[in-house]
Amino acid sequence: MTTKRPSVIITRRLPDVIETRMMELFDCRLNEDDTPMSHGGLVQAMQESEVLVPTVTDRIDAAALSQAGPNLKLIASFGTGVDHIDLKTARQRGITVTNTPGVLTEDTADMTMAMLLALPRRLSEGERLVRSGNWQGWSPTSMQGHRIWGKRLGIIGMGRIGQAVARRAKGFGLSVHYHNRRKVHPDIEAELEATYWESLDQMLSRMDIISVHCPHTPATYHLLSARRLKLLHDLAYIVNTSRGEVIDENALARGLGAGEIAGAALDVFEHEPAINPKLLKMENVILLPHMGSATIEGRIAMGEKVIINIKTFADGHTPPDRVIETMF
Ligand code: 8YV
Repeated sequence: MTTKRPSVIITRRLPDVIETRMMELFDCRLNEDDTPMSHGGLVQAMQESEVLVPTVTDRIDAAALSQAGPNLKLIASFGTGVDHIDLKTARQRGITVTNTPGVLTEDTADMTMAMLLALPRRLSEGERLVRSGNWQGWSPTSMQGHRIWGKRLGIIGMGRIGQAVARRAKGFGLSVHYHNRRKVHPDIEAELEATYWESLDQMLSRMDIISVHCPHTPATYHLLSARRLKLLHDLAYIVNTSRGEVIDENALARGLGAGEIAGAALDVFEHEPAINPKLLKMENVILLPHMGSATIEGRIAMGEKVIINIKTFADGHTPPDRVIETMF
């Protein structure tokens, strides 16, 4: 980049303080009405900027990248997941990619725990009942859920967020199990009293609650496939705050409908913002609008990271949150 005040296009509205600071530092174009950009709009933005600041709602695929202008040198994504960006093509075109890891770990873990508690205890159902006006008052047998204390939690993906969930889960009396590409450091395993399962299949068949925390990559697409979902016992629950694509959503809906899975709490979906219509009708399913990291503090911290990444890059240094394909 030739200039220390690079031209930056931000695809969505960001917190006010972040946009204000970015306007001070960079030659910025904002998206006042916050409408997600079309593919064509994205391509145009990539032709007219040196830095693009996209979010998870922007599909930066090979087709878009191949039409990027010669000045586009940095994609400073607002978010941790980078499955919306074709990293290989970006590298081939000499475009650096950064993300915002770390600052949304605790918020996402809190949301995961909230969902993990709400699902077996039927919180959403209870709330719907009260609001419907049909609640007839307390009864010994109504709204019975399942106890959380003493159950087995199987975490898929023991990175930052998986570990933060494990830390919380311990306090709720859950025993922690995990499947990961590799075992975590023995000190962390000891702290979390976590049991490692090299075989995901073996872990699945023995857990009461499964929580998904791995990124979406070609290797994790439909990791919870129809075959694997069948390994769960019929009192097992699934929580997903990672990416919808990790679960075969159709197979999940089928399993839930057939009573082969007790329930699911989903904050992410395979075809966001579209939701599988079968899931919409189910009582034993909690559906949230991808809000796992949505705190004011978290969003500002993400924006700060984006600013630091752009500033460092514009100053001629490697940005702290540079993403490379081999990380995934
Ligand atoms: C973000 C997320 O809010 O960071 C991620 O990977 O899934 C979300 O929590 C979103 O990606 C912002 O672009």
